[in-house]
Amino acid sequence: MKKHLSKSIFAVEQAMTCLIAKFGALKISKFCSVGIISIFLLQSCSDSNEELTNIESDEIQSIEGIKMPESAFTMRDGRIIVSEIGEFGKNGDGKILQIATDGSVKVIADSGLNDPKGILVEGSTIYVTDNDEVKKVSFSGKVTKWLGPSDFPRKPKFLNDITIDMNTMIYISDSGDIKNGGGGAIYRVDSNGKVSILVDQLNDPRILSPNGLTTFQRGYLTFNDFANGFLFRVRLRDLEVEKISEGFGGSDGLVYSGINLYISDWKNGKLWKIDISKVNEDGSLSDPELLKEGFMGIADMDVTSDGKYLVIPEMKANRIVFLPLM
Ligand SMILES: [Ca+2]
Ligand SMILES: [Ca+2]
Repeated sequence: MKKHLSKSIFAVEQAMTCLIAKFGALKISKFCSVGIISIFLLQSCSDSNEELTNIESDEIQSIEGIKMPESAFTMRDGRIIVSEIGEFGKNGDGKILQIATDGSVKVIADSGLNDPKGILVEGSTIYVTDNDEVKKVSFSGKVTKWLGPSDFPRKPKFLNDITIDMNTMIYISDSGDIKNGGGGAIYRVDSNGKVSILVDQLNDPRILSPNGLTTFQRGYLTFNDFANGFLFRVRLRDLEVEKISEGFGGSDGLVYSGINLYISDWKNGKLWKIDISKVNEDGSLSDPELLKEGFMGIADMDVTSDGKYLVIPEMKANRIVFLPLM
């Protein structure tokens, strides 16, 4: 995988004058004159002079050659854990990768994984959903089954995102019938590993194919739906479901940072932001703002530990994109 990486400095925005230093062809084409905030050196294992591919601006950098990355999870120490599906529907070729703060990429696990997707790191364990199972991966690469189909109250179809709340309850989305929409659910796993259905279409018929999950708001689980592009939240106390926004197409990634909720639309390649510090007169969320479009399979994002970048798995472009947020 590393052989695909470009030799490059992943530099940072600063004021109006900051440009990026590129070492792609062993030359500095542009440079930030003042105050580089942080530099990630993306090291190459090959002699390739392949340039980094930018979506639009020089400020956006990427790590290429990751085959169908679905999820990025940023750890407090700055490391980023990524799930690599490999060939979709092919078993045994999934991987868990780690991107270090210097931009280097390391394979943590490359066996025992099929189509790994949502990631949650708790302590020294990486939890990852993998079709109808949830696996535990150690940082030394040991992969074990945590939950299998028979641990769920009904057979899961397409396990997707995974997250945790303040009370160490773990939530897992099942997107159900990913092609036609429907049949999905969100499961809750208690501290004993017992799985129950949190919500499905019986709680609200508009819940079809839950995908991205976040527990940023205490007492609530917020989630989006891949089938209808709705954004919901469920009050954990009484499981009351409320639709809080819509229009996110085939929504996938959902991450909160600062005052913003970021939502990706996998099907239409769009990235949305909702400033949740603003509310409309009727108390509803402010309208989503389209941040960027043109992504190819924008999936389960996260924000770097310094809050400066959105880390975007661009599944169908086989890369991880770092989008500056400031
Ligand atoms: Ca695969
Ligand atoms: Ca997802």
